[in-house]
Amino acid sequence: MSKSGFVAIIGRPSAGKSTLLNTLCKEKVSITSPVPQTTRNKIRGIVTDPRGQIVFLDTPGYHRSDRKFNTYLRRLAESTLEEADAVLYVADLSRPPGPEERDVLALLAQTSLPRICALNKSDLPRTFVDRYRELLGESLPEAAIHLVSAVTSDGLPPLLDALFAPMPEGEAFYDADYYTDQAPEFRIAEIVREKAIARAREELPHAIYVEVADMEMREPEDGREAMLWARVFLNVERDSQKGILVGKGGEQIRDIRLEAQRELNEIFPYRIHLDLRVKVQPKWRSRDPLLRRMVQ
Ligand SMILES: Nc1nc2c(ncn2[C@@H]2O[C@H](COP(=O)(O)OP(=O)(O)OP(=O)(O)O)[C@@H](O)[C@H]2O)c(=O)[nH]1
Ligand SMILES: [Mg+2]
Repeated sequence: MSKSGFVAIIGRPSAGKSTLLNTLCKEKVSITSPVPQTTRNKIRGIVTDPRGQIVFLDTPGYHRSDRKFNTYLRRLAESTLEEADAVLYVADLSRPPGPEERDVLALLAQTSLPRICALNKSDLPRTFVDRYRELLGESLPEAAIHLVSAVTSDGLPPLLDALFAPMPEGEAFYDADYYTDQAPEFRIAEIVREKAIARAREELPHAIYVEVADMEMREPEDGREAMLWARVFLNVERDSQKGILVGKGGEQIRDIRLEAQRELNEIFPYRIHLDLRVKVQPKWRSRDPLLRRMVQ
């Protein structure tokens, strides 16, 4: 009988949760960036091997703040624990533990799920391994600790062994060749957002949300391959932010489009053509109906 279960990935913003998920799945499942609070959804990434199947649930970085948007992100991370058979706690070894670690550990102390710790970014020259070992020894004494690097894959095979161990026995949830269950529309919006964040500065990454407004398969002309056309809105909060995203003579938005199309063309079995538009949506981060739809 093989194993199959769900593992929630939890940790503070920028700990490398999504990068680790991508490396474990050997595919780009979840977008990443150096800017905190990149992940805004519960994203499934699937690993299937002879032992069975683990469905990982990537979550937004766990971060205490009274801002409405952050509250939505934090609640999503918390509620993901209810769907999991085990928790993978990811910490960033390159930064000393701070109040955010204590918040995550307090959350994990409340669950009775098996907890496995990945101390990530072990490839970096300066790390705080001893500080993390001390902290975890106090707050999660029974949890297994793994030193890993999501970038070099160091330490990942034993981590995966430790994650399979507590999984229940059962049939796989997904076919073996599935690595995620995201709808094409969501993947398009996320990859456009990743490319926009990579080119944006300072506060802008947090001010962007992306929506696919319209999408259709277009008949190929003169024997060319089929094409998926999508109209995508990049929403920002202010005119000045719109100016930055569009760039001089539209150069910036054109580069975002080309980079996103290049990556999407690798993912989908048909050509992708994006029609990107930048819109101003003042104060979208305080609109409950939008946040309810967006953060899930
Ligand atoms: N050197 C090094 N950098 C890493 C490693 N893992 C992730 N990073 C970098 O850390 C940054 C944050 O990575 P993400 O995977 O987006 O982090 P996250 O925890 O998903 O962040 P949020 O979604 O914002 O909570 C990126 O610049 C990654 O390239 C690692 O093992 N080593
Ligand atoms: Mg992430």
